[in-house]
Amino acid sequence: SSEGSVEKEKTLALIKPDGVSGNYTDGIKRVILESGFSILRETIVQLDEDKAANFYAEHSSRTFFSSLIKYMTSGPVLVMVLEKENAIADWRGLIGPTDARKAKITHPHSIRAMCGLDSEKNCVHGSDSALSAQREMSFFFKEMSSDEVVPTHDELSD
Ligand code: RTP
Ligand code: MG
Repeated sequence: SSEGSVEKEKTLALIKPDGVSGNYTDGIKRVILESGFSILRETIVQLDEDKAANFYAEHSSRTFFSSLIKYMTSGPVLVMVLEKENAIADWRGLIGPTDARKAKITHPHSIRAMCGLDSEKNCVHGSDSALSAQREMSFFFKEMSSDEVVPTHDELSD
């Protein structure tokens, strides 16, 4: 940031099982690159119940939780780390609202409008905050430890 370049931000993007099995992966990656993101990391994972429940732990008390875990473990997902200026908000904007049926009406060019089905099967995930992004990136990519984005005490006291 002190060298005149634009401060970049990272976020976690995930193509859910319906997106992968529906062959939307290439089209979504094209949209990602055309929208100015770099794809820094990429891996295909088959989530088990424990891992899916941990990933969506914030929703564990919701009525849709067991259905969400069944959905997220129904096939492989493609996990990516995206980077660009304002990546977290811009990726959330690009995917559109949670309910893909609503997305088709209000955000017809969004990714969920293109490949999602309803309020559950919405084909993609995006981190909703800097804290979530850091947690989710280190969840899938162990080498992306939190000290990469959280300033150390020494840096803060300068
Ligand atoms: P995500 O975390 O996957 O990016 O989605 P989001 O922020 O737009 O929505 P969130 O409230 O975090 O919900 C997580 C995922 O749970 C499923 N869901 N099902 N049946 C339902 O009413 C319902 N509501 C949410 C969706 O797959 C949603 O993306
Ligand atoms: Mg969410």
